[in-house]
Amino acid sequence: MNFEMTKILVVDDDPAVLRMLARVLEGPEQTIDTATDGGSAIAKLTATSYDVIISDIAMPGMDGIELLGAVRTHDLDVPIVLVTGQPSLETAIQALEFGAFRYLTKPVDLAQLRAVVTQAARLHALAVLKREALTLVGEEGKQLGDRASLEGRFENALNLVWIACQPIISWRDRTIFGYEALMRSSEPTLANPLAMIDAAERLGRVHAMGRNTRAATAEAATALPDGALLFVNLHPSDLSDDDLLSASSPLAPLAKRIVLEITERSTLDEIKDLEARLKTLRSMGFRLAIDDLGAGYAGLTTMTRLEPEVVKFDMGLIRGVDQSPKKQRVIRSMKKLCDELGTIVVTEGVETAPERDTLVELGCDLFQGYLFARPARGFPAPAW
Ligand code: G
Ligand code: MN
Repeated sequence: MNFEMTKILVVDDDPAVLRMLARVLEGPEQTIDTATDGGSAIAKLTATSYDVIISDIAMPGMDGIELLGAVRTHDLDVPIVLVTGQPSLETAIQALEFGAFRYLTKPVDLAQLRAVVTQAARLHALAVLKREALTLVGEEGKQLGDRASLEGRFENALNLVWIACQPIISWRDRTIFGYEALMRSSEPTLANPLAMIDAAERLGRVHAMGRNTRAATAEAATALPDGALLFVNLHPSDLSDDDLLSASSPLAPLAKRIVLEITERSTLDEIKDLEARLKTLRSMGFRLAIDDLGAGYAGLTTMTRLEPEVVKFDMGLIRGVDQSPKKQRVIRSMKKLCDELGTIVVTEGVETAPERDTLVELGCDLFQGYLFARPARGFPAPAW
């Protein structure tokens, strides 16, 4: 590999351990710095930037978990490997929550440590390059690694959230079946919704973003055309937010007209009492949809756990469907199975008339995509 020197900071209150790790990790491409406590580690970190940090957990004064938290307040990227002599579930969970790269137990397997450090350094180099790439594409990447700046811009983005809507139509009936509400923000550096979601995840503000978006959606919904449903995207972790299930939440009065979309790209494993929560949502009147079906790596676990009223086929399946007998076969079979299950199918991302006509031949009728209308403020009328 042709990377520059990898700078590693090793933190441990035991000087013998530090000497040993320094000896093991030092090499032609790696330089090692050491610190015997959290405070002096922080001092080194503000003076130099490191590619990897390895820290003991149990140390007098600031422990490894606190150090991890402190590092994350000003560098969101540097990979941190935590090492502990007393593994416990609680510290392991805390470590991962604050974004530790790995959690290793003592005595450390030195070959494993070397491998972990190499992998961490590569990922860090990639993260740095990714930011550089972003600055080439636009200005928005410049300060993404700086937490204070990200926090400020995220708060601003929350205040500037607005809702774009895109129609979902019945082609056979030439009617509007519903609209998908899409979160947008006028904060220039977080105008891309994926950047906004990424920021919320990094800052632990996903619930705040969801609440804000649902409030803005309820406000927009006052102009929802009669008879149309409103499709609202959820981040999987919104399912754990009691606000969503509360009778006083902004969407609750509209629940009967709302379909909550949950993407198949995510896992629902971390959500406690998922089944009970889904039951509550349904008793409030909400319906559920699986978004991006066909894009997830996992099997159909999301489908079986959610038993959705609606599924939305991923636009990757739709793109060029008129040219692909394979896609046609898959869509035909999926549509047939959904019909048998009594699940409504929406196909997303229809961009061309040949795609639309092929989907009609395959038995599909509910379409969303640029061919009919782009997402826009208000409730844009589709072009037939
Ligand atoms: O993951 P989800 O299905 O919620 O994504 C919806 C996104 O897809 C929106 O941001 C919307 O702008 C985009 N989108 C909607 N219709 C089309 C389309 O026809 N083509 C493409 N490429 N994107 C679309
Ligand atoms: Mn969606």
